[in-house]
Amino acid sequence: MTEAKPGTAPQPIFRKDYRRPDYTIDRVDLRFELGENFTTVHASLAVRRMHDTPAGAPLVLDGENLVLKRVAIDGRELPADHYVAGPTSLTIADPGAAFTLTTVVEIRPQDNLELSGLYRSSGNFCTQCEAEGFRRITYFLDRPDVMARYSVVVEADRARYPVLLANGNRVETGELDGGRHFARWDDPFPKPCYLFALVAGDLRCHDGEFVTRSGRTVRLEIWVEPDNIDRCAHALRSLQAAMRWDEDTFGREYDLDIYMIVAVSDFNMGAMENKGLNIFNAKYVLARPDTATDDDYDGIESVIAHEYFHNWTGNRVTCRDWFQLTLKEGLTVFRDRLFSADMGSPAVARIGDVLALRTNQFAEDSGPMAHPIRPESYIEMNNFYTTTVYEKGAEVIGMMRTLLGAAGFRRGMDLYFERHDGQAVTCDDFRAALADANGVDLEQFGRWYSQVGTPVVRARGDYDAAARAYTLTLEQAPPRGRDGGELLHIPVAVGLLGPDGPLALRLSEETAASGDTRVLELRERSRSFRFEDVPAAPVASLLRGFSAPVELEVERSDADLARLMAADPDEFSRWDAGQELARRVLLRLAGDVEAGRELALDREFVAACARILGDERFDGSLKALALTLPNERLLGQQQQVVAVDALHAARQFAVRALARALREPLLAVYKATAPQGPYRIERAEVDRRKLRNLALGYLVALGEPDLIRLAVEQFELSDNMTDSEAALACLIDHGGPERDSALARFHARWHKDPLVLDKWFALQAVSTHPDTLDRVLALADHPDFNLLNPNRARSLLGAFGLRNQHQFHRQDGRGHALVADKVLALDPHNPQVAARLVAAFNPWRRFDAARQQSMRAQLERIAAQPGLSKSVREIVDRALAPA
Ligand code: B3K
Ligand code: ZN
Repeated sequence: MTEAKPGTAPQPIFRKDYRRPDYTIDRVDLRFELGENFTTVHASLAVRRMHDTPAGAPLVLDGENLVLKRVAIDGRELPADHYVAGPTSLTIADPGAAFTLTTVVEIRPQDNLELSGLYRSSGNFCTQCEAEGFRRITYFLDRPDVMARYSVVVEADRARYPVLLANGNRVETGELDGGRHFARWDDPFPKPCYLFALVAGDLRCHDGEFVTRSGRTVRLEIWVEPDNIDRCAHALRSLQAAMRWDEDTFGREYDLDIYMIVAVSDFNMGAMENKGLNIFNAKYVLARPDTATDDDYDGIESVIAHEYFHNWTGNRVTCRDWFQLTLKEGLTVFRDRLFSADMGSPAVARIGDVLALRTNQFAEDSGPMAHPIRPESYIEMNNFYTTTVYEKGAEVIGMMRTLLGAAGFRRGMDLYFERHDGQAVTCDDFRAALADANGVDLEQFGRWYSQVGTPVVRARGDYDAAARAYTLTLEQAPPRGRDGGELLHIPVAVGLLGPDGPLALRLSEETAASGDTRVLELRERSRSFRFEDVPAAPVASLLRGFSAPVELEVERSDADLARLMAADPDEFSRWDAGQELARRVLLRLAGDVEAGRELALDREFVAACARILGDERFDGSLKALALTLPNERLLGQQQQVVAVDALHAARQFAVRALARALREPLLAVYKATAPQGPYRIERAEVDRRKLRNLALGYLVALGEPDLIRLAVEQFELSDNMTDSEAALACLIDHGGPERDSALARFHARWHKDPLVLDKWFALQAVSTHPDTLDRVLALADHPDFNLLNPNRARSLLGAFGLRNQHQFHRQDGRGHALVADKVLALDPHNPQVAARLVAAFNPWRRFDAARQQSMRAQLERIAAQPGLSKSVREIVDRALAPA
């Protein structure tokens, strides 16, 4: 591994080193003179020395890529020997106890390809400050525990930038000389600087309103580029639904008179919750039936809600330091999940979340980037906006709600807001509020915040026929490959199935119960629970609703799983049992592939799938989820060494064998679910489309001309993107002339529409077709490919490197080389996105020697790159560090 030169290696920051700041800032007055070549930022900061800071302590402000033009204290220019302006800071010796610091800096938003700080997208100005982008705008104490009131003046050319926005309320507008104009915005709520936002551009507004439960009318504005004005209705409806839901569910009312959302085309992540002025990746705002899929509609609803919910969990109560990120993110993901479950089907929502958790978070937690939901150290904070902090963080909140019950959780949330409104606090403060409001002890539970890896829960059941008693023994063990660790407090939701269905549960002790589910609390290494009055040997339904983010180890026969699949009243558990069965079947097939044995699909499994297809209790979405075989990445996690080619061959075989066995029922389903009218985004219709497209996928896999025709027709005739995209995906996997002509038509129709064109790239990148790598290579040189646009880079390279296990990990190493080349090309411009992409190499130790060698060589090549960003450096150094 290449070592960075001593002294130049970026240093980690540790949670244990947290110190409150020496100074704080109470008021901020900013004036932006936006220009074509550069922008001038005037800042006046009301600074105050903290009472226990020794007099004479220097004031050290953060600043990056700023050209300092002026610095003054209380209106007097500061002599040059009173301050030092370095590459990342401005240090002022002995500034006094309370004063106004004025700085003037020049910045160059037009050259800002990192998309952090103030930058340009489609000719407009916008900002992204979380985590540490504000320091790229002006000198500041860029840390979340410094909360100030802001007043912001934005000045720009009126013709080019008719719309000028910032946080809070617009209090003044006016004309200036030379065709320029200005707007002044005041935000009455103190906020950390990461929530600052500014937008200037030629935008159109789709507006609406919301009347709060206390009767205030809030103006809602969705700002988009002029061409997109007909794609905002769903975003507005989602916002209104989220506002109502947060009042009804958590008693949280919106606080300003205006709430704005701006959609931009160049954005590093999904969206940003800036106070009163959210800035969004256009992908999570814009939707029209012919351009957005059902999943896009869902994504928009949940991201709009997520950012809105941050107004209370994140903005009104924020994080003391960045180690506490899950305080706002885990909690807000949890809130947006509750919301999505309430808006649609709870089981479908839960299955989607658990699938993503197991595929992505479990993998992260067993690789070189494993970290607790509250990390102990980081080099680049932006690398820690992870699935662990977000999704596992949400699971941890969910477990507390399971333990406290919905009402107890609400009491805890109320106390949290009552205690901490307007403060920057820690994860421990949150847990204390939940514990205190309910008079319970969550000390042991707190270990979830420092524990790394996915814990294992082993279960064993013993039935005593004479005593009619069933004893369930639960045991916790450290994550695979890690030893030691402290005992966790784990809620395990269980039910028992008797021969005639679910059993009423009689436990020898009291536990939280809902219906036929009991929540067992495991705090010990091992504990037994005795169920009385059990008439016959039951099958245990364990971890219902995935009550804890653990790996469950339990001996169950295929027949037990089939019984759970058929009879468990919990929809999630029915799905989960089916996935477990499918996983076994596929892993056995992969073994057969490797051993060169003839392949045959398990008959019982086929029968179970046939039953699901005809099961009236399952809606179309649940059927589609239940009949989708586990993906290759998930299967690989179950193997000692990921058998890339064998897994792929096994899964491809199983898809075709299942399609052959169920050809007639699938065809019948496909015909019976034909659309009866124009596209409607409503639940029954979404279910219908999900099932129909699932059937289409299996049918096309058979490769029969008549069945391919179905996809071609659907592609040509559909009035909506859900059905066209699904048909196109089938045709791409199939290959041949149908693929080429469909791709050409799709491109001709949509090449001017960036979000739709992203789909065109992504579908080709995730294809199972054997020529995928060559096509991805060619697409990387396509005139429409743009590495610098994050959505486009993700649609081709992210999709390929992070989702297409079989093609990315080709034996010949060309997939690895392609992604490494692009990481190196992107890193000098946008290190944040490059760091996401290089994470594709993280699991390298899980593969065979040849593939390990290939990935390691690419990682070393990247590590050796002079001037590598600290974002990418942190990821590759961790990947290469001894395991
Ligand atoms: N808080 C932002 C994420 C910021 C990422 C900074 N690299 C969006 C969200 O989670 O709501
Ligand atoms: Zn968030």
